[in-house]
Parts: sequence; structure tokens; C-alpha cells
Amino acid sequence: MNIYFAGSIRGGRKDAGIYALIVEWLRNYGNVLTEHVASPGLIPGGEENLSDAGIHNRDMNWLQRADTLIAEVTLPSLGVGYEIGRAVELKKPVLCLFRPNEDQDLSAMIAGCPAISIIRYNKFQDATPEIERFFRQL
Ligand code: 6IA
Repeated sequence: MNIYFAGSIRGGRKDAGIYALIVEWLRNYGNVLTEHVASPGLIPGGEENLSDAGIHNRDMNWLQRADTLIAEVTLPSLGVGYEIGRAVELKKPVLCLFRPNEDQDLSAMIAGCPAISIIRYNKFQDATPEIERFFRQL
């Protein structure tokens, strides 16, 4: 099972810790193609020598190879929203993880899409049984 994990990079890195927990858990189900998204050392605009076009093309290649896309969507990110839209178009099963908070509600374009499964959670441990259920029905 190839898993594409999506989380904010240039949208902000304050949730990188939770991305790391998610990626670690997702390894129970298969190969996570995009582990770098969870890397604490990844600084937007940082060390990678790929151009933006190179990053886009490589990631779209991985998305095509993926069996499913799992996204943490609490911190809004244009790139993550784009990846979700492309995954839906490619008919990949999509699961979004969202931590409800006072600052913002989940975008209607995600919450209202029938092809997207959504898990609302507070602590990551609370989300794991539902993630399990998502993978079981794939
Ligand atoms: O708009 P954002 O940057 O927040 O979009 C984040 C999403 O786009 C992630 O889920 C990634 O899959 C993808 N993405 C964006 N930037 C990169 C990247 N390097 N490498 C891999 N995937 C990316 C950017 C430069 C890096 C050194 C910070």
C-alpha cells in the first residue's frame, strides 16, 4: 500500500509535530511516499535543490502511484488543498484529519465533498480507531 501524506509546508510548519505522529502511525499500513512533509528540519524555502516545477512534478508522480491520500488539514495550505483536489480527480480514496478549533472551520470544499472522508479529532490517539476503519474499507 503506497500512502501519500499531505501537510502544510509553505502554509506554515507549526503542526509538523503532529504530522510526525501521523506518518509514524501510517507506517502500520504501508509505505509513506512523502515522509519529508513531517520532517522537523524542513524549512519552507529551505534546503531542497529542486525547483518549484520539479517539486510539483515529483509530487504529482507520487500521487499517481499512491493508493490513498491522507491529509492533515487543520493548518490551511494551498498545496494541500490542491493535492486533495487532484487526488479526488484521480479517484484515489482521500482521508482528511481536522482538529476543530475556534479560529476557523474546515473549508466547505473539503467538508462538503462526498468523495472525501473526514475525521475530526483533538488528540491524535482519538483518531487512530477511525483511521483503522478507513484503511479496512479500502
Ligand atoms: O502550499 P504548501 O507548501 O503548504 O503545500 C504543502 C504540500 O505540497 C505538501 O503536502 C507537499 O506534498 C507538497 N509540497 C510543497 N512543497 C514541497 C516540497 N518542498 N517538497 C515536497 N513536497 C512539497 C518545498 C521546499 C522545501 C525545501 C521546503
